Amino acid sequence: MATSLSVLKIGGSVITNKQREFAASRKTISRLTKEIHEGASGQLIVVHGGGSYGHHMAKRYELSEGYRNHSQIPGFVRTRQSMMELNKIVLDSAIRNGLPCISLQPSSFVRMKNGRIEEMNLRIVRDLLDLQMIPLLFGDVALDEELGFCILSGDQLASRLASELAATQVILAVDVDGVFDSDPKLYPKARLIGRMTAADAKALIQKRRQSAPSSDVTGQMMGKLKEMLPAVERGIQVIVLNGCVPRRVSEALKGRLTVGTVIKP
Ligand code: IP8
Repeated sequence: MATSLSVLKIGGSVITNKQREFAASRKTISRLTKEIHEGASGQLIVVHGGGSYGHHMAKRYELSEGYRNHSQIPGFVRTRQSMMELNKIVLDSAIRNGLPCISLQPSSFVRMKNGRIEEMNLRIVRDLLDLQMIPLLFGDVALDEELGFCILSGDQLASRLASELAATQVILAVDVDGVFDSDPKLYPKARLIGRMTAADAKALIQKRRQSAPSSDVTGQMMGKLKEMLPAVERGIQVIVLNGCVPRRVSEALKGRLTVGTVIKP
């Protein structure tokens, strides 16, 4: 019987304080790596976002616009460096807590075109999974055939990996309880949506197209939903849950979602 594959994307807003640059939430990272150790069965890929290690600098140097002039290069170099720093913090915690994680720098095996993944060489990821190791990836700055360079978000990466490797589920650990009918950070009466279909997700994205501007270079919840749609349409279950609340990730990995949103085709 084939082993089921889960892709867990941990949001940068869960593992860093986005208000301050380079502020890793080490206690949360440690709790989450313990939860993964406790909850994971089958094959697993972990992807983490940039939070205050990626988005501040990427925004300052306007990296998401692509290459415009040489003054952006220090920003490209330092964003990569700081993402690798955050990744090292996550990796150290994962290994300390018993996870057989191997860190892979996404842009070394992904080719981008106009901000989208054009091609991925997944051989090494597959081989690591076959050896029951956990590939640990992260949102990255990457070279782009058209733009020179671009931001490769952890969400795009998680969704494509799930689709290409025929995962059973993607778990998105974010800093709110799941998908709401309006932005819960702006509207306290926003209602959590427990279950939704791909069609519901599309309708919600449409409705909230004009939502508040984001400080995040790769978008907020609607951006995440949009990235996840191709995976959902391939029959992959997507769960959105609050990674800041203890036990939500471990329970979801065990197949016991308590609070969150399940998206199915
Ligand atoms: O936080 C973006 O990844 P994300 C990574 O998953 C950078 O959107 C470098 C800003």
